[in-house]
Amino acid sequence: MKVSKQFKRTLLIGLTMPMSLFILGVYNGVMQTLYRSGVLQQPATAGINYYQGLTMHGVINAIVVTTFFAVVFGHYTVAHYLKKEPSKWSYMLSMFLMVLGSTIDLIVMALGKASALYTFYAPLQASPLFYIGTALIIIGSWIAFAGWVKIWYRWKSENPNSKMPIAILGTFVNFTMWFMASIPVIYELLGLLTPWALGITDKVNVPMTRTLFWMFGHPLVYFWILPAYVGFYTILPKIAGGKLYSGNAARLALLLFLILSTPVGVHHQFSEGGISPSIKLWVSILTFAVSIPSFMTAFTVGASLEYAGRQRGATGLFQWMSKLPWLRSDNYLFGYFICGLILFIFGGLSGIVNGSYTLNQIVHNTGWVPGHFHMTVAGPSILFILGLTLFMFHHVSGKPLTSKFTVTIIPYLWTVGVALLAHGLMAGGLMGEPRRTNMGLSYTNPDSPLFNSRWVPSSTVTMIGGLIMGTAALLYFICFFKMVFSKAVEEPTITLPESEELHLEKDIPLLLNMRPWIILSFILIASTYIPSFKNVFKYGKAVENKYQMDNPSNLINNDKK
Ligand code: HAS
Ligand code: CU
Repeated sequence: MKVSKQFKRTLLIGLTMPMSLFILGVYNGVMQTLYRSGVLQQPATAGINYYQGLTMHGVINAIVVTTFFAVVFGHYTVAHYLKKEPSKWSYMLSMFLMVLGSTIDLIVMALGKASALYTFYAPLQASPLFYIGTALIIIGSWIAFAGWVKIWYRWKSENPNSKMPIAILGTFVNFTMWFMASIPVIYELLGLLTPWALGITDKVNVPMTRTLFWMFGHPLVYFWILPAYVGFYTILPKIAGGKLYSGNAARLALLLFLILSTPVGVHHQFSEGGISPSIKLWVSILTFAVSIPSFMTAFTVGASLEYAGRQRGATGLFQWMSKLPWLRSDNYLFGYFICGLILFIFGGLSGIVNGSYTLNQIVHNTGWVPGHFHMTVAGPSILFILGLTLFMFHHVSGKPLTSKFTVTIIPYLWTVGVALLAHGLMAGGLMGEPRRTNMGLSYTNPDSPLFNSRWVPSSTVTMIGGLIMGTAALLYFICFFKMVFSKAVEEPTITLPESEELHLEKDIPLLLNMRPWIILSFILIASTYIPSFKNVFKYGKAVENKYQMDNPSNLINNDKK
């Protein structure tokens, strides 16, 4: 469909701004691996301190890039399937708030006033502007969603007998979950941390802020991956040359995310003393349950790919894999999808290890955890973002995507990098290597009394992986910005490959109505969070402590002196 001038401009800003920041995000990621492996043995490089860089890496890659992308991909998908642009007020206000919020975050992080990592755990204190900037990004994304809901009701009244398309269901499930889960973090950011950082309140309840964060932080990870799931179900079967194996299975998997994503955040707090073991056991069971929609996705998408391979002439049990359109520059998007899926097999399995209350005691706060999440968020999530950013920018701007060969090999190169990086981190993690630590100052520095030679090989493999990822990213930036700075040659359009469903399935009313699922999600959230908050208030209380990253002593003592 055709795109209006204003909508086009908004989409292009929403793609270019996060990709420009992503350069800084990736740079700081590569630097992490150099510090960890002991190649760098200093607290700061080029004026950026280790934790300042780690904060930029996390905030830019995991919050800014992902949220911008989810919003732009949502705009694009909704416009494509409902054949309507969202209202101007919604997309413009949303983009304005998100750009403002990320600019504020970028400035305070660059000034070193917000080195509190993307989890902003109190009593580590950041500038109040950082909390406000992050809240603006989130609130901006809510406004985009409000615009889609409005045109959805209009579409529904014009097409009363049509089913909600799977891509729209996925987008709405994602943003409903996101909206519910981000209310606690907005309260944490604006109601607790901002007044505390401004000095209006002088105490903060640390376990409470952490519980509010993880109530958001776990659904956040599904918010990163659900756009890719939408792509796996609605785009991938088509570009692989096949059909979606089961539409009902896809709908059920998406709706299961709606009910199971938010109640399980406490699995990030298994090591926290204040929350009782019985809640943790229940959360562990629910965490295994939230793996079910991903297992279902593995089977449905796997079956769709097998069908595609057979359509391309494959016989026998496994030949379908080799018949898929690997490394084809006329079908570059396929690589971004399939590489993400392959990484996710290992990312998902390591997540199930984390979700086990007992095994978590071994891996928590070790390199294993970033090993796990680089095979999820730096796997299917980022690869989908990279692929679709090229695709959407090309169509919306009408600018040519040249360098097709490079664009095609990038996901494969990136995947080799992620595999090595994650392997190094996980192997090191199993030997006790800590996460979020400048090991070059200590454990991997032969001159330090803390030197541990066993962590040198694992952190070196991590570094090699990081350098390969950095190279793939560099090639990507060259291709993307070459397109950005070229002249438009085609009419701007919004278009997406649409997969057909293989079977004509019976409609199941429960899979066509989100309401019962929203109610069930509230019940499950209550089942884990009412007892968790009761524990937090019983065993935790607000304290006066505050720390800043550049000063290891408690600032409250300094204030009193
Ligand atoms: Fe996780 C920590 C549990 C999924 C991200 N996770 C993290 C953190 C991040 C993160 C960022 O229970 C660290 C947060 C921090 O800073 O502290 N995670 C899970 C579980 C799953 C899971 C059970 N995580 C994700 C996803 C993420 C993500 C998705 C981002 C996008 N995670 C945890 C736990 C922790 C944790 C604990 C806390 C650890 C700690 O102690 O701090 C599940 O949802 C995973 C289910 C996935 C599967 C895989 C299905 C496979 C598919 C691919 C099929 C392939 C095909 C291709 C079809 C069961 C769909 C075949 C074709 C060929 C040709 C071969
Ligand atoms: Cu989680």
